[in-house]
Amino acid sequence: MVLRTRTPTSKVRLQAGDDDGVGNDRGTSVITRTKPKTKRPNLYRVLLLNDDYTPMEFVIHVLERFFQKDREAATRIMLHVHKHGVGECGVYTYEVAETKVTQVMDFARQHQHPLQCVMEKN
Ligand code: TYC
Repeated sequence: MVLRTRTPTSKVRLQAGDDDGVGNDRGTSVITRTKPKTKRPNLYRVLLLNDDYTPMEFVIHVLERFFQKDREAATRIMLHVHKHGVGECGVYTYEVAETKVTQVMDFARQHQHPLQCVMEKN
């Protein structure tokens, strides 16, 4: 496996190779990590889009139900979308964001509202 280094998070150290049994190093070497490798996940914004038909109360309910917003935060986000055309519901890893979008779109369709929810890479 190729070990890529990106200082300062993943310094590497060379280790001596194996002995052949009569005192000769066989010339191999092993690269070992000196720091645990942690990768930050890509994050995605989940956005609501404005439309002329979805009731404000429905949008507030969506924000409470799927994005764990309290009534005040949900109302603020809904009014932001209403005024500016688009607004952020939350930031999540790919699979969580995808699930939120699907849940909102399914819920809106069930209630015959044209509400649109999308995700974008952060
Ligand atoms: N514009 C809608 C109305 O006036 C309310 C609304 C807000 C719709 C946010 C969608 O994402 C939305 N009833």
